[in-house]
Amino acid sequence: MSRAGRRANALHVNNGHALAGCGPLRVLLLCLCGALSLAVVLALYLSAEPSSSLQQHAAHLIRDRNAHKPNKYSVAQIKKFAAQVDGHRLWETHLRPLLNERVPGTAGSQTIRQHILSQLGSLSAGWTLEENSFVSSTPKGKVTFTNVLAVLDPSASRRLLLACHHDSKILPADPKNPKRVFVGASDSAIPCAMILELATALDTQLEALKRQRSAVTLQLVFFDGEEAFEEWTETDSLYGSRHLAELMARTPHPSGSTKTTLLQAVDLLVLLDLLGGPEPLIVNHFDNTARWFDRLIAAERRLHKQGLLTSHPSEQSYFRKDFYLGPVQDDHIPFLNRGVPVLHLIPTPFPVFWHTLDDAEERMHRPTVENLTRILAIFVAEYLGL
Ligand code: 1BN
Ligand code: ZN
Repeated sequence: MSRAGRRANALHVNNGHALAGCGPLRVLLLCLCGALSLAVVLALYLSAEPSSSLQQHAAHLIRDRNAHKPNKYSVAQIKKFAAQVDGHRLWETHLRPLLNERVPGTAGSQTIRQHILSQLGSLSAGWTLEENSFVSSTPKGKVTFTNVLAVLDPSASRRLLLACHHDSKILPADPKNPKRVFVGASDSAIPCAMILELATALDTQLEALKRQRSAVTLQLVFFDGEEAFEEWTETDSLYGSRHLAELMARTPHPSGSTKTTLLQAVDLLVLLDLLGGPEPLIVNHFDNTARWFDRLIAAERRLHKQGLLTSHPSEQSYFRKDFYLGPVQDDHIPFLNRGVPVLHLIPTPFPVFWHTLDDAEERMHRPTVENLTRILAIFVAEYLGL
């Protein structure tokens, strides 16, 4: 007999001996096993009960989110919304103050957060503004991070989230020109400026939406601490989004509810990153939000047809569904992992200037930024029924 065969035989014999030889012990063992299984099943049932009941109570939110229908606008309405987006204001008022170092916990970060808050605070819509601060350990020691949040109607039952990160990566300045520092124009000063311009362009309609006490409202999120302080790892990255997703998942909504949370109230998270360079190719990352990606494609096509996009030679050039290169780490991950539907608007491949000192104003393409903001304005207006 082979050595393996002998070993199998020996095990068989030993097991047989142990059980067949001691009757009462066998009964005792069986009873113990039974009791243990019962205890495990009971523990599983008790620990699963609260979350499964939360899921049952969130069923109406999921049903309403899935049944949500966007407005489909006439040509005249498309023209009106597109005309409300002002590329000059986007660049000169919203973007320029953001083009500085914005490292978490520094004076530079505080200055740009103040800029975001004062721009949104000056609008008629009446945003509820909040700085969500927390301290986290980083490879550089403890750092204070601050997400900036703006909600149009905090009491609305559901929310469309429009998000970007406001921090900039720590990179050494140009040794030949120490004044040349990393400003992360596309990463993500321009996405922040685009969101500020969207809120400004749609101000009148957003004010009306709030007055109507619509079921779906808009929330703007400017995450802090997206960038790694050293190497990108699960713990050194996404500080602000990890904190906010966890906070929203344990915040009752509507306030005082024992049944549903703020995170369950999120219909869709639209995350903007690395936008600003010429000819971005933005692909669809998630099947469950494909119908919303289709609305971006349709908005681009319709604006193009009306001649409302500049330096835009072909009907469909930014939003593409015909290829996919795989998922990308970013601020959507903590939300995605908790079941929030996501649209991740990031170019594929990343721009050549990514994480270099060249990610600066000179390498950005103003017509593209204006075009993308127009497309997003139509998308947001359609989604919210403005
Ligand atoms: C995007 C912009 N990211 C950082 N700045 C996220 C990321 C980090 C994506 C590392 C891929 C690799
Ligand atoms: Zn980056």
